[in-house]
Amino acid sequence: DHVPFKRALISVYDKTGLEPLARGLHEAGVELVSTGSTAKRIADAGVPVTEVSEVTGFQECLDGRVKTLHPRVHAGILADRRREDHAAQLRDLDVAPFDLVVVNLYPFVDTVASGAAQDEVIEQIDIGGPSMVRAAAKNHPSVAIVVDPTRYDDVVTAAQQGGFSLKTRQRLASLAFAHTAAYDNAVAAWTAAQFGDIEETDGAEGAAAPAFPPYAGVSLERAESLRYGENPHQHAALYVEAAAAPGIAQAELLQGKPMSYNNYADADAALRAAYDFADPAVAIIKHANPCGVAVATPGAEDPLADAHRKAHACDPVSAFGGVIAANREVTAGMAATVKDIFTEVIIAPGFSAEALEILSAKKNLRLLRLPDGFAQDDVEYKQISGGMLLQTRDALNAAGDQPANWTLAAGAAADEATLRDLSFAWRAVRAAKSNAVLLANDAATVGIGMGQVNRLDSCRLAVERANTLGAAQTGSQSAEITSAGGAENVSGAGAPERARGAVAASDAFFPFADGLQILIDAGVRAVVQPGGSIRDEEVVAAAEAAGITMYFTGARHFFH
Ligand code: 93A
Repeated sequence: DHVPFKRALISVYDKTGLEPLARGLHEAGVELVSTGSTAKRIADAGVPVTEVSEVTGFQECLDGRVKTLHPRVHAGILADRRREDHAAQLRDLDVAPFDLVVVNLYPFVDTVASGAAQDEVIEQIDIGGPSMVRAAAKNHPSVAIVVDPTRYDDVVTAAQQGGFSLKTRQRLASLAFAHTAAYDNAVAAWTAAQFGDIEETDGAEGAAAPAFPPYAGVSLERAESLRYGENPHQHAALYVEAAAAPGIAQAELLQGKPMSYNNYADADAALRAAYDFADPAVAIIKHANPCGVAVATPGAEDPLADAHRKAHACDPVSAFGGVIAANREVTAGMAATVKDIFTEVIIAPGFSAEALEILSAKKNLRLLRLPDGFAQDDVEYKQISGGMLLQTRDALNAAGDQPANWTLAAGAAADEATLRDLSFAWRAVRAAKSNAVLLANDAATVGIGMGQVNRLDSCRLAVERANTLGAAQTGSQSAEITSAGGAENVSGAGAPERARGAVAASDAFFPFADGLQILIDAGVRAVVQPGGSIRDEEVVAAAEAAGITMYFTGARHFFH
């Protein structure tokens, strides 16, 4: 079922590998037909080539907008070799068929990324290229389609050996369709961002719902297969979004085993938490929830090591096997501590040479370096059965996220140190899955109640975990770390009551006073929460009765 290559159509924007391809094909006896600058490059290399305009009898025109859009090209690609009537028509029309089509498209995504003007971007929407790719992919029983320069060596080999098998042509076709689909998605996403949503009425005032501006499509391309999904019986792959700012999907694995599905998910959650802070911060994540988040104490000698020490101390038991994110280059000091704690992944914008050296002792520990220009996506997607939900990213940029805009709802205004801790707690609480209630002290979490179906349980959990999991803190730092592996070390006995004197943040309002009362009874000194419950009065009264400080932010940060 091989179809030997007799005549090839080559039209490539990216000229990488073009010369050896053309030479290899020519030497294997393949006739080459090519567009303007591709033909010129081939001819300059001394390889015989026919200009496509010679085939069509029509000059390329409109500055290249019409080069290959011609029946002599498309009939040559689309004729089915298995059909005698197709062959007869080609003979009547004097059209020679193509057996191989090699195309790569105008660099639309790169042009958008370069910040080019609208007209310039539009010029880079390839029309003729995708038409040839799709035509050749459709006609894979007769034609081989190649869109990826890394496959040219295989193409030359195949030319020498009588062409590709049907199986290979089918697979190339499916790759080609995925390629043009991703390309068109990128075009759709860009045009939607430029021109808006069709639901918007031209010039209408006070439109009903705000349009969703940033993306109308995603252009995902498969990057790699993962060994398995969330569980070993699930298949999984990593796809990258070419048009998005670089993120974890583009991070570089400096050492360790390949990233797993869960590693990626947890690394993403960890980064989200660490990058919510401008100062040096570390977040430790397990199952997408934080077991510790901390910001370095101002003036700390090694800020990142300090932030890590404080984050780890929150819950040393759960940090075992965790994923750690830092928002600064990982230092030797932090590396020296982490080396002794079983950790799955560390993700950071960089690692000092000394830190890399220290961590190289842990062969299985994955070290991921963020790509330059790392940014969190503007849009979040969530798959639901039959569709997908899109939303703009939940960033900490609402007015209510700034303590200066908070309303004092109960008690005395907080002093500067308490306000700093409240601000930390408010930024950290959105890293925990809802319902989230988080206790903090000294810019570090000390107790996190996450993922509960009512706020009362989240309060209980935050207090309980603050007052039990801190046991290891009473010992030396190395004792803390040794205890990380042993759940049997968890015990309230002798543990410091870390809830007492801590501040608390709640990701959404308290619907009743009961949850707040749990925090009050545990000795929490100040609370920050959105406010806005119909029972705010009861909640405020409880805070007033206890003499604690409570702020309303007016903003909410659910996270599911
Ligand atoms: O402007 S186009 O959409 N019109 C066409 O008819 C056409 N045919 C091929 N762009 C077209 N191409 C693209 O030109 C190919 O996809 C390829 O990227 C590029 C190669 O042109 P050249 O050989 O002149 O560099």
